Amino acid sequence: MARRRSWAEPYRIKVVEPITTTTREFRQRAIEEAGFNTFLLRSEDVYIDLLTDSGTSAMSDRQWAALMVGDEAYAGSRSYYRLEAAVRDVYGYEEFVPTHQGRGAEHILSQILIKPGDVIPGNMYFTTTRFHQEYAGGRFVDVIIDEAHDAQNAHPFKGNVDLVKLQALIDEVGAERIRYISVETNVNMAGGQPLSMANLEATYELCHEHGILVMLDATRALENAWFIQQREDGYQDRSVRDILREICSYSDGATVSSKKDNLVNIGGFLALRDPELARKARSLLVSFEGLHTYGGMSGRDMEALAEGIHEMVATDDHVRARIGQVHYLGELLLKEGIPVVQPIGGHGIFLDARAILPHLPHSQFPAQALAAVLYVESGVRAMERGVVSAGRDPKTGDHRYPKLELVRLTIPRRVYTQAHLDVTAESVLAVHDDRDAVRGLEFTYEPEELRFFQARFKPVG
Ligand code: P70
Repeated sequence: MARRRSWAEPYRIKVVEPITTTTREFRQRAIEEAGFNTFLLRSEDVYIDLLTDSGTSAMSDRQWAALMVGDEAYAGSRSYYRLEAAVRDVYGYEEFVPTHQGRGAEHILSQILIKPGDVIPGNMYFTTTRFHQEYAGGRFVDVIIDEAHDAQNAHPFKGNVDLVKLQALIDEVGAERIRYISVETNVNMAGGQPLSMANLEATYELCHEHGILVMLDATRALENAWFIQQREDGYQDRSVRDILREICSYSDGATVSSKKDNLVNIGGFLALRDPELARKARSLLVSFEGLHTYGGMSGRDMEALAEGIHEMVATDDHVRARIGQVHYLGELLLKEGIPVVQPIGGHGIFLDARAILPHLPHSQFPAQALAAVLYVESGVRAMERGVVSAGRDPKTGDHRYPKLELVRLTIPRRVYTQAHLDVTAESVLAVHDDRDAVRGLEFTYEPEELRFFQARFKPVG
């Protein structure tokens, strides 16, 4: 296919949904009522919603049409078989286990593979993934390369596994305590950063020498495939479809939250190669998710998901435009000298809150405070990805202070226009101009688990 210098969205708009503008006074009250936590805002009080790219994509006309032909049978739904075939075709895994969303798949995987005392290495933690690993009695150990923890480091594959750290961990605890490594594609908490095919292949080889399985978090594997095509030698002329298949070939299975790459509002799955592991997963599935031919999704959900999986790889134009939009916003901010995670990642722009608010101690939650003032400024909703998200160490009870203290402006797929991104950039600049006035926060309510979702705060002092 001929390479274009510029791109535009490979679709036109057929349905629109109104959004509301509000006053600053209104938003100030709304954020106070929400305990300075953007998760607790009402969506109708938000102007441009960049909380997440999860479940917020716009479905295509074909996906909406697919809803109508979903088969709602409790057992043996036609839509289930169509979805199983889509996963086999596009990802290449033989065994398919549907779940209500990604964390459902993480729960089942953790329960079938982890014994108390086990260690699970991974290329940076993800909140729900680590929760399920710890809940099953395991301990997560970060083996991502050091560059990933440095917001300004320009390494093209900041999601890479550090093989020296992995080998040291195997030597320290013994391979028998490590049933699998959890390898995330386009690492979310690092800023949507890819790993290279060469690194994944080397990880797979090292693990297999030691009898350790490689389980992907393939939630954003399509976006990772795009970066491999753009940045890794030998992949320039390969389609993202083909590259995605190759990524999966270096793994024994995957968990997927279909709310991202797969272009649906709800759904997910666990995919495996080993039929015996799949049998164990299906046996647990009936207690936690649903029968093995729906796993928490309705027939219409599965039908739209099957369509989404085919659509995301039908041409490279979809992912080119999707990541192109993210990069458009990133370039606007970089041009104005706003500190953001670099290189710009696949699903959002990550503001470096500690660099923007150096006057706030880490213990006063700079990213949480920055997300709150951004909402008050313009009605743009972002998400904290820093110490609040990292939670407390289960052993010591202390906050886990991550090196990256970020505010994520996450771009839903096929939802906003370039003008929305211009407004977002203007809002970030306005907050940046007034950054000295931003005050720190302290907890008024701190939930025991995954605290960032429901925590409440007040300004310090
Ligand atoms: C986000 C969402 C979900 C997610 C993910 C990766 C790499 C698994 C999942 C879980 C939603 C979210 C979740 C926890 C905290 C904040 C936001 N990420 N792996 O916004 O999938 O949500 O379907 O259970 O990114 O990044 P699911």
